[in-house]
Amino acid sequence: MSTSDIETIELAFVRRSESEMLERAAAFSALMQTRRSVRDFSTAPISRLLIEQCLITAGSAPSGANRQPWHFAVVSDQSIKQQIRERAEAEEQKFYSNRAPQEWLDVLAPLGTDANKPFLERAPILIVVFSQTSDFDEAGKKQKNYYVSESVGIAAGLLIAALHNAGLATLTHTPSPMKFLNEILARPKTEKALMIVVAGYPETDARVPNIARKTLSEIASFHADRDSS
Ligand code: IYR
Repeated sequence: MSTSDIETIELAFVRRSESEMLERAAAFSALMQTRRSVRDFSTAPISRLLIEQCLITAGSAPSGANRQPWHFAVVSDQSIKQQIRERAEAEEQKFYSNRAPQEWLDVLAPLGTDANKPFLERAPILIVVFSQTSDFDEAGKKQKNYYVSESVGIAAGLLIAALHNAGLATLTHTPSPMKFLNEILARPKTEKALMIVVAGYPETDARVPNIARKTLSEIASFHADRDSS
C-alpha cells in the first residue's frame, strides 16, 4: 500500500526563517539546560490540569506502527505513594547492600543516592510510565506491539521535557525490579513499568550534585559533504 492508497490529511507545518529557527533552537536548548534531576521535593500540590496537559504532550511521541504502547499511572494518593515508597526502598536496600557491583556504586557516589527515597512520599505526584508489551484489538485478540522500549522511552523523554517546560521539577526513578508497581496500581500483566517520573516543586533551597553535561563534540560527530559548511 502506498501513501496514495491510504486516507491522508494535510500536514500542519510552519516554515520558519533561518534566524527564527536558530532563535527557537537556542531558547529551547537554554530551557532544557536548566533541567536537573531533583531529589529534594516540597510537598506543595500541583494541578491536575497541568499534569494532564504534559501527559498529552507525552502521548504525541512517535511509536512503532503507531501503537502508542504506553500508559501513565498518575499517583497523588498519599497511602499509595507510601506503599510505593516502602516497596521501592525494600528493593533499593537489596541493591545498595548486595545487588549492585562496586563499580556501579562507584559511579553513583557523586550523585549521593542511597536506599532512602523520601521523595516518593513528599513529591505531590508520581507518574508511573508503563510499557504495553502487547495489546488487544476490538475483537479482544492479542496484538503485538513493536519497538516498545524505544517508543515509551521517547514518550517519557517528552513527558520530562513538558513537565520541565511547565515549571516543575522532575526525577526519573527506577527501582528494580518494578513488578510491585503492577500489583499496587492494578495494571495488567501485559504492562511493564519502565520508570517512575517524580514531579513537583523543589524544596526551598534544594541543592543538586555538581555534575557536568558532556560537550557537543563529546556527544556528536558530523558526517557531512566535504564542501558543506
Ligand atoms: N535505582 C537506584 C540506583 C540508581 C541507579 C542509577 I543508573 C542512577 O542514575 C541513580 C540511582 C536509586 O534510585 O537509588
